[in-house]
Amino acid sequence: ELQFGIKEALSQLGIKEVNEGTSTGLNHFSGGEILESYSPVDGQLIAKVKTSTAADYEKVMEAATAAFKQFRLMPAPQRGEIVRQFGEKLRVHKEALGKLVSYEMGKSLQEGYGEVQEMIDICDFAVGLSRQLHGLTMHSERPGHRMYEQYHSLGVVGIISAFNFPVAVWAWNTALAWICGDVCVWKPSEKTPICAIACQNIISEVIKENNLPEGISGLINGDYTIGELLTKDIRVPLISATGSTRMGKIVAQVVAGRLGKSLLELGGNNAIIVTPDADIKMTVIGAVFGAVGTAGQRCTSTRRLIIHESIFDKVKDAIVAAYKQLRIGNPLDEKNHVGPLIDTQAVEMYQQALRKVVAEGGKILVEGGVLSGAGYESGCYVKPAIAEADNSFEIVQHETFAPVLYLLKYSGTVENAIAIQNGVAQGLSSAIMTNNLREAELFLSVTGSDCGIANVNIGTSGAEIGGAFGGEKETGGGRESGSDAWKVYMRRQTNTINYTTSLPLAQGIKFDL
Ligand code: UN1
Repeated sequence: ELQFGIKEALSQLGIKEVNEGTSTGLNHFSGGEILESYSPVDGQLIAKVKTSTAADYEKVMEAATAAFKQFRLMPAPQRGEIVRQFGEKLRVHKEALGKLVSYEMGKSLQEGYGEVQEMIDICDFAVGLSRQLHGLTMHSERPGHRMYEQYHSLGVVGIISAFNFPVAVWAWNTALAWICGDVCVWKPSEKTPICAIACQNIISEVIKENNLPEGISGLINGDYTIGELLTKDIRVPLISATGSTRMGKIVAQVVAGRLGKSLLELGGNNAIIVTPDADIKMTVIGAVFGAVGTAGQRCTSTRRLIIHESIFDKVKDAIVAAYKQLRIGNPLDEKNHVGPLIDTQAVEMYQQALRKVVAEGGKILVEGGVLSGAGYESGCYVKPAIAEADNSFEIVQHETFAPVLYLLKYSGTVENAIAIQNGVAQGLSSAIMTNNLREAELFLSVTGSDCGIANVNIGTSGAEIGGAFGGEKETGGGRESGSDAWKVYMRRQTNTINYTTSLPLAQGIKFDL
């Protein structure tokens, strides 16, 4: 029997014992193997999902391409109205869906609700945007000519998402894609398939209520082999993929091989620089939430603290003391700060990282370890750990998706700290804690942080949806969510119109017949 009100949440979200991979829940045709989803919270079976076969994939894609032909004709503000209704439904289901996210993925209930709030926020953003898909107009160099650009719907958008944000990343993509007139096919992580079914059930209701074609939202379940069908498919002009750098490199090559577009949001190795002018209290809150929130499984999680030698011991002591306050346990119990890792494989990676940092000469400041006994039966609960290390260590250069924080020392000016911060292959999120205007501005300047996100007196994680989200270097270069990220979901067209009776050529070229 499932505890903590999960049974009620599942029934509210239309989750059955065995769920079918579908196009929008209107069509049931999946014939694949059964995928079982176990909660890392208590090891219980949540529900089962039928994975998609190649034949199922074909049906989903046919439904999607047919839906696109119709959906692109709907005026953008009317598509915005569909997304508005989706946001309303998410408000109704925020508690149930947030709880399911917490239970299937393991993040704290607060963060589960926060994730659903991100979905609601991006819907609101997209509704407004649906009246602002602007192109520019330009002055033509030729008399009697008008020149402008417009954005047209692109087609089927393939979305590949990771377990750590099992619902929000899908919504960042779909909310924008839908107002742009695109349709979506989603390949969620096989570690969080029930969250995906729940999302699909919610959007299916909206689609049904508005008599829209079901192919607007497709869902395919399974491992990377089903994802591969999507990345290779020439009917999919854009693949938006979130996950490891390893996965991203494969996706990027496959999609580039057919000259498709890809939007990649891959690994991070995010650091906070702590200068002598930092507010230590703020630094501790930002660093600890950044390092242990979502049990260190955000792509924006704080992995490295780069601390000036003059305040190193002071900051270290404050952080170590804060770690002593952390309560690890059932994430649905709001007095706990840290929930479990996603699975025992992740626990193994965490243990390997700790062994490796010691082997490379690091010093453990807060001991890690796997918890066992009452409340920890799933075997996925670990203690957040801290090690003093060097940026050159192989393990520090690597993104370990677990609560392991490395403290690195710098001396001299902030330029040295910036060099350490930039001295990794990844480029997602970064932060500086300082009250010194010169240091802050230098950090944000062209010679400062090389990341897609650079914050001052804020940690590395917990970005708002209004900004473009993504990073440089091995993070993949894509931008999702706010600002003008919508443009990648549309195709741009430049139009020049001649309203005279002669045909002058550009660049003054003469061509008389
Ligand atoms: C991710 O971990 O893939 O900035 C996304 C954050 C969240 C999104 C993280 N808004 O931490």
